[in-house]
Amino acid sequence: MLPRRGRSPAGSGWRRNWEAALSRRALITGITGQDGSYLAEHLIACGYEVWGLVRGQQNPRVRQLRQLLGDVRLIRGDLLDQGSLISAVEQVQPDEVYNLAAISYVPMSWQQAELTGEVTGLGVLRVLEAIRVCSGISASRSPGRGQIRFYQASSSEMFGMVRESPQNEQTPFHPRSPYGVAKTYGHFLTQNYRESYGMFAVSGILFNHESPRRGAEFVTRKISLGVARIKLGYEKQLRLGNLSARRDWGYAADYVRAMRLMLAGEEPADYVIGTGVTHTVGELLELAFKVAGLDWREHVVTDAAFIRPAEVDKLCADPSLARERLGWESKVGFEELVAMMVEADLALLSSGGHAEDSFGDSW
Ligand code: NAP
Ligand code: G4F
Repeated sequence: MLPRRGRSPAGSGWRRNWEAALSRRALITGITGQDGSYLAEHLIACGYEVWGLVRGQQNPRVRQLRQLLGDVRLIRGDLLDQGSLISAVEQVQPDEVYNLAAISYVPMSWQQAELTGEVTGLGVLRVLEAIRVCSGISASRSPGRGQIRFYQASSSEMFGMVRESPQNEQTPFHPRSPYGVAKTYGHFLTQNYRESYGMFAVSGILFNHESPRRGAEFVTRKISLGVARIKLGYEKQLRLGNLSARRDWGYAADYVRAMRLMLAGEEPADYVIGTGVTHTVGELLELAFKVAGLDWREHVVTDAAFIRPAEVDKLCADPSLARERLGWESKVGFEELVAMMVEADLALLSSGGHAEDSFGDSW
């Protein structure tokens, strides 16, 4: 069981909050991903000491992460390896663990369903077990057991074939991909550890959130990169799948603020995080091409290779609980987000950069 580190004495008002944050230590899994980078920046700005779990021997994104965030400390570990997670928690002694690591690209979850189950599903169990073991929690429920607070990156993909719209914390799940099924397992397990062991364990049910650091395989970044390549004359066409799918797209830097707020609450609870506004892929296309002064109809080709075995047609968040209890709101709207992404990719490619070796703006 971990010996606890000292805390600064309680002050008052904002000073107490700042002092409390100053003494906090966070461990982030998935720190080399889009959300990991924004969350690390946000926590550092709030005065946290931030540690990131990184996997692999020669992970190229580690170098980029170090360039962006020199203040982050890194520790090796893998969601497939229970021992490495126990060692990481033992060594870091975090106050908060944010589990963002996953295989997060939905189409890949049909191609590698078992691996997705192992990482995105069972990986949550391994992180929770590392916290439980290191906190010395061995028996049943006792509220507030253990001092490590846990955040699980749940997903609106769990709603899948939606039973109602918009979706809130009570909406039943009907996942449509092995990814959605694995996330649903992780979500219920987080709830179960909260109920079984009294752990402060919460899930953020986050709707799609994007940025210039988004992976190039996701539709927003695929479009912003495609527009930039066409504008600069490198390509003529952009091949896409279902243009009528509808999503609730927000800005990633806004969404990581909600993660911290969830762990700062008095009571552990799960929250839906999204904008409440939806657009189709077609509308996204039209706007992105317009930002670059182009007409999408002259360049976009639909390609059956990008149609999924089972689609999620429409997702729309009802984030009212997060607004009321956490005071959280998204700040960047759809038009601003799309313009930001297209402009960032135009700048990146114009300066000779590549999508693979850059996550966009400041990476
Ligand atoms: P992302 O960019 O795909 O990042 C995924 C991260 O997981 C990477 O850092 C990757 O590290 C890490 N990872 C993969 N397999 C691992 C393993 N076996 N052990 C340790 N780390 C591993 O994802 P994101 O967009 O930042 O999303 C963060 C989390 O939120 C994910 O869990 C995602 O499913 C969830 N989520 C995302 C959204 C969204 O719209 N972005 C919405 C809802 C939920 P490597 O560099 O080593 O590959
Ligand atoms: O950008 P996407 O690949 O994101 P998707 O599947 O909604 O998943 C993302 O958001 C989830 C939250 O709801 C996360 F949990 C998950 O980890 C990930 O971050 O696709 C969005 C929509 C889909 O309906 C897809 O069919 O765009 C449609 N689409 C049409 N053409 C395409 C394409 N998607 C991709 N990736 N590539 C296409 O060519």
